[in-house]
Amino acid sequence: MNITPELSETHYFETNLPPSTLAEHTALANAFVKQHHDAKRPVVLLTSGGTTVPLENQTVRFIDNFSAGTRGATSAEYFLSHGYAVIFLHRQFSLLPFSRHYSHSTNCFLDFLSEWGRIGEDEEDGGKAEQAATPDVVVKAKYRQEMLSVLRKYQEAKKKNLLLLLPFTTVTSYLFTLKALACEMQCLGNEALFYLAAAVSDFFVPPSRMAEHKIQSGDIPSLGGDGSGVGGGKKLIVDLDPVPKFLKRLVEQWAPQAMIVSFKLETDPQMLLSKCRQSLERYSHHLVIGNLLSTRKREVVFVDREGIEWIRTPEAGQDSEEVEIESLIVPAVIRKHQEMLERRKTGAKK
Ligand code: 9Z3
Repeated sequence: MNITPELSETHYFETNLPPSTLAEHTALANAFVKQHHDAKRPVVLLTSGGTTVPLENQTVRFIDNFSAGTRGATSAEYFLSHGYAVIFLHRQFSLLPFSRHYSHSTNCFLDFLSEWGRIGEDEEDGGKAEQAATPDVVVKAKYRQEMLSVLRKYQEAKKKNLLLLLPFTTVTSYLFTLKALACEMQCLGNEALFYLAAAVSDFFVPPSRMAEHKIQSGDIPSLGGDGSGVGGGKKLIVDLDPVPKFLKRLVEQWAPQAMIVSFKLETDPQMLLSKCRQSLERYSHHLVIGNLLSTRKREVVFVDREGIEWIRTPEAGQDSEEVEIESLIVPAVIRKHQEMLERRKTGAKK
């Protein structure tokens, strides 16, 4: 069958199975959106982490996209601090807002704790040894202030139900969920913001070519000639199809009124700007934020119809704290979202 780009998205959703969690996640999003719509609070759908491409239905092997989820988890905290409610569509087990400060770090979370009354590791607690009637555990003094501040923000978000955590693993489950959530968010109109920081695979194995069970090296057909690899065994050649250009559908059909911000990840500095401009032209959405793998924590470039703007963190001095680049990115995105809302209200074009 010859599939045109227009048909390819429809074909993708017809031939791939939705994730088993879809109905549950859609219902959670529906209630969340309703609550914040009633409260007239803007809602951001923030995607984070890498998508997997399974090679087998009963998956043992998969291809992954690079992303720890730092951009997404950190940005979520800044959106919350600016009054947005956040739907956090994230790769399962990637970094989460708030807990990111203590998980996946070089420290084991137990390194943040000490035994109440133990002398040596944490002198300040050691001095209170006599007061502890029963063995107990406390946060080490040097971490306490920061942890208290993170804890308060986390509890506030929880109390007001401002953060909805929805996990995905595969690129297919990501796309099905993104589509369903976008449709749930349509009632928000311009108040909805999409901030697409997840690293989404451009390629996948279609169901028609997917092995059911773990691929056995003995079952790989011999290619003849150069069919064996360096190690002497047979080569596994993976044949991937392009993932349909979902951004086009998102902009035109799933979320036509929302503000849509996508990220572009490149490794070659020469290509970054042209790729960002190409994406903006191709999908006609609002903003592309470009970043290079090697410098993504220090600089990004905003590309929109008004031009380009680099955002960089200040050089961290000896005594100064390192600035998280998301603390600069998120307010700049919010400014653009608020300007868009203003323009729509006054009926101005641009
Ligand atoms: C990004 O560029 C993100 O900023 C990073 C964040 C993945 C670099 P970390 O999680 O890294 O902080 O370690 N995301 C890439 C988004 C992407 O894949 N975009 C696709 C595209 O440009 C689809 S919108 O084609």
